[in-house]
Amino acid sequence: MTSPIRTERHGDVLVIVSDNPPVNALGAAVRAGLDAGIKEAAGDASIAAVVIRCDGRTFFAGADITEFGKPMRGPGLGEVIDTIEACGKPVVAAIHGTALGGGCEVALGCHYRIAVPSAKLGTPEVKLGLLPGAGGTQRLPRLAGVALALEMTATGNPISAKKAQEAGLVDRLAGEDSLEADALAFAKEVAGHRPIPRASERTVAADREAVEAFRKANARKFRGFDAPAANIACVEKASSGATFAEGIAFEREQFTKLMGGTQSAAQRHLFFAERQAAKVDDIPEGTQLRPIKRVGVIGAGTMGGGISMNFLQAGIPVTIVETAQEALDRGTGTIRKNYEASAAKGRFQPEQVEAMMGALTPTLSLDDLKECDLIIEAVYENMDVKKELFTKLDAIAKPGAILASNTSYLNIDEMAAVTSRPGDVIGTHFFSPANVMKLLEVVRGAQTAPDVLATVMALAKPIGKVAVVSGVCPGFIGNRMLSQRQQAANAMLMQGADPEQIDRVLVEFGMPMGPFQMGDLAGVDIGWHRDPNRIESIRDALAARGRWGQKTKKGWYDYDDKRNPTPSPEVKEIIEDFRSRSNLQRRTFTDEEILAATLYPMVNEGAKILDEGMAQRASDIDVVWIYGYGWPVYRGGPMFWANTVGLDKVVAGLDANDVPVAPMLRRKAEAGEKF
Ligand code: TC6
Repeated sequence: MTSPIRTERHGDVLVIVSDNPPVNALGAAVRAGLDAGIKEAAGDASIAAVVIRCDGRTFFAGADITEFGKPMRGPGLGEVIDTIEACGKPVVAAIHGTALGGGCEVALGCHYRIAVPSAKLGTPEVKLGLLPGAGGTQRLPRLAGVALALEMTATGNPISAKKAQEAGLVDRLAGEDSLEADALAFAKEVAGHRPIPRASERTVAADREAVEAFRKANARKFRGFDAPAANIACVEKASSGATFAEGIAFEREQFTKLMGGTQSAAQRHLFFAERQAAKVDDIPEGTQLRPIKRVGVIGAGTMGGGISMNFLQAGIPVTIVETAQEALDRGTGTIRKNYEASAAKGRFQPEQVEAMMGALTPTLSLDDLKECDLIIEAVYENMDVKKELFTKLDAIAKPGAILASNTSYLNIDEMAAVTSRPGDVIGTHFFSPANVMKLLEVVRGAQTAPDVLATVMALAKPIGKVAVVSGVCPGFIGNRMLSQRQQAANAMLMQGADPEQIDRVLVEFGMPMGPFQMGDLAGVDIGWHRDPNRIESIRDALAARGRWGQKTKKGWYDYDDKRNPTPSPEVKEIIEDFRSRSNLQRRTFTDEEILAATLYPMVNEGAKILDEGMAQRASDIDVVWIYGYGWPVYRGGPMFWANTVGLDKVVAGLDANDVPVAPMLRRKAEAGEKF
């Protein structure tokens, strides 16, 4: 096998070039090649300096994640970086694209760094439940200071080349198109400089206050995660007066612990799951996509407005339709207000806000959608209303336009059937708030054309979404599983658990909120029949008393002006009333029982969804729950989590609660398999 690393001689400079597409990950062959390249330079008296650069779209984007959890082959990355740093001839890293993780660490091990202005440097390991374990936690604070090292390692967010230069991480900016030549010139310039600057030889001033302040400021964001604390501890160690070698030993210990833990396995699972989800098994790569130059959105309510924002931000003009001027003005006003709030936080420049608003065309006429390449309806969830709309769209839309519904549970095929072009119809289920939540559930109808599906899947990336394909079934993947959890929560309420207890257990598990808090946020009145004389459930009783959730300041909880919830005596009374009229045995529930009762039925439903082919793969279900509902990333999604619990235990829990077990789940449990 040919090595992905080659060396080129340019006078007295040896250029070590990596060509390991797609992202120059630092796999075994790359590490061995780098090691050999440095040794070649060290052993050749005619070489005075070295440049390390990469072909293709990026400098090394990190260790090769596919190698994690497998036995190490060849030299470890830490060793290779130590070899680079120890080289007696100046080594320059020439950076373009993204120097991430191990790639950033390679750059830190080099003696000098030159980068194109568009380059980014970052240590995103924390997002994989890890830390920069090849010396990064010790070199970064030595070069950039404690504050930036904390920020970069514990949040994982990359910084621009310019910021890196200001912080002392990058020595020089190259021309955007002249990195090779500029790096070479830089190497020649520093070839004779002595002493050679080595990050490991620098000291870092202690800054206990910065560390404590950072810990405190981010406590909420890092709740439940192991890796941020480990990253912080390593940076703290670097600034504690410990020697470089002591720091490295500490880093190694922390890294090994994280690598062997479930959280990192879950986060690495998500990394690949997210990328896998974009692939549709029976649609060939390279399928010709339909151009999407203008999008139409019907409905300027919360969903329609949020959906529009995604496209405007991606530079795609939007025509937004409402039935009344007042609603249209309110909708566009909300979009503007949201953008201005983001601009005030520095996310957009004021002129960007104006450009996005300028690309929004509000109208009261559906006819104005005739130029749109994709039309998404986000109107009231009623099949008759949707069918009427699709009939009209069929008459208005240009040939080849994609007609999409944002329905969260209705049958796409029924909508497609009223059109003369069912192949052009698809579901695009956005999650609220639609401009924030990353999930896009793409519902493939029985007749959805392959290129329509491929187009919508490809569109997800530019609008910042992760798309997952679902088949047509009530509630699709996400809400179908959610309803199992809600039913289980309602049943426990009747038997003696409080809403506060159930919500607390799920929040402690890592969900952003529990089922009853979620009900209050979404609206207790949603889907309510609005007949105060028909009280069939606790929820009906709440809705009939105007307890519609946060919007009426009372729902399952009472709310103060700042939306802080407190348990409600009225709700307790209503629940008690229902309990006393049922013949269910009253009991108490442990937290563990609540988790099993609410989450195992979700896993069970997930197995049915898989078995029916409604989801392509178990990892797609995990992506839906992480990006659509805030399932804790460090638990890897419901199906991954079930694997960690043990499918036999899940089945036993379902059996104990008399929940009919999905055949696929039982089969897998009996065979000792995983999802
Ligand atoms: C680390 O470095 C630890 C160090 C300590 C050591 C002791 N490895 O995202 P894309 C694949 S941890 C293997 O679609 P983009 C990816 O799966 C690592 N494979 O492209 C996909 O494959 P597919 C720290 C990788 O242009 C293909 O490349 N680094 C790796 O939207 C294209 O990826 C990171 O966490 C990898 N490291 O974004 C960075 N990276 O086509 C992770 C990518 O078969 N990577 N692949 O599906 C990224 O953030 C992005 O890939 C990107 C490019 C920004 C580099």
